[in-house]
Amino acid sequence: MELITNNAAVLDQAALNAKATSQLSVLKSFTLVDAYEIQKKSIQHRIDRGENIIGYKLGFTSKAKMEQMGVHDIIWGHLTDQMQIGLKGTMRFEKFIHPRVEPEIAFRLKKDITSTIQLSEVLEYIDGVAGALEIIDSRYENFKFSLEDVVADNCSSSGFVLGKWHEPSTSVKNIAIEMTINGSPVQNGNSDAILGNPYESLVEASKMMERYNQKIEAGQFILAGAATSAEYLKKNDSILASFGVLGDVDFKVS
Ligand code: OOG
Ligand code: MG
Repeated sequence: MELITNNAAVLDQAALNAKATSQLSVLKSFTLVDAYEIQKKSIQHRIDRGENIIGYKLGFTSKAKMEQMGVHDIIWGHLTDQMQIGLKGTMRFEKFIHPRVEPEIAFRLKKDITSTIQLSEVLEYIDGVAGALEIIDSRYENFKFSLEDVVADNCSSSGFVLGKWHEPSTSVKNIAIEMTINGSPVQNGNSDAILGNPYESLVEASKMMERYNQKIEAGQFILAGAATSAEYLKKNDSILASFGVLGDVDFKVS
């Protein structure tokens, strides 16, 4: 379908050239199913350039995020190896449009997730937990979008930093999270802001995989969605988030 191919190319080019585009659904409306097809096609452009899918992300799993962006449905997107910024690494501001950062919890899988799992089963599926930071960079002007637009745009995902992996027995419930930029606190929250219990994000991810006929494979990871609102980044910023028992996650912008 032409709308899917064209919109996927527009979003891929916007990301590649770090140049915002107008909201696509305003030009011609499309359904949520179309939006996931657009996302898939735009990710295929990345795969064709040699990138590899190494994880998935959920979005809008906390009230803070739903309210900040005005979208209230859980969404999911793809994460590639090229999006990763090493722990204590540096991201180049020029490669982004209007990047923001937000604190997340990551789960690494030891077993494929292909269909719905129950909350009581999640520990059977993970072999690591970590604190993480996601860099979101909507390809739309003014960081404004509808549900369909943001899904088509791979849920704004453009980068991530993973903290050190911890044993899966390390509880990620009720972890106080503080994010600082250049030493000043900018966001405070708690991991339980994610769906009331961050482990629920694996249940939600599993439902999405079943619905969209996808799978998250052993060795890949899931970002559970931000626990707090996101903060804009500037050149030369130093970002540090502390995640209690999960330790710190930090990186710089140049
Ligand atoms: C969309 C992505 C939402 C989260 O963690 O809730 C998200 C956005 O805010 O631009 O990544
Ligand atoms: Mg996020």
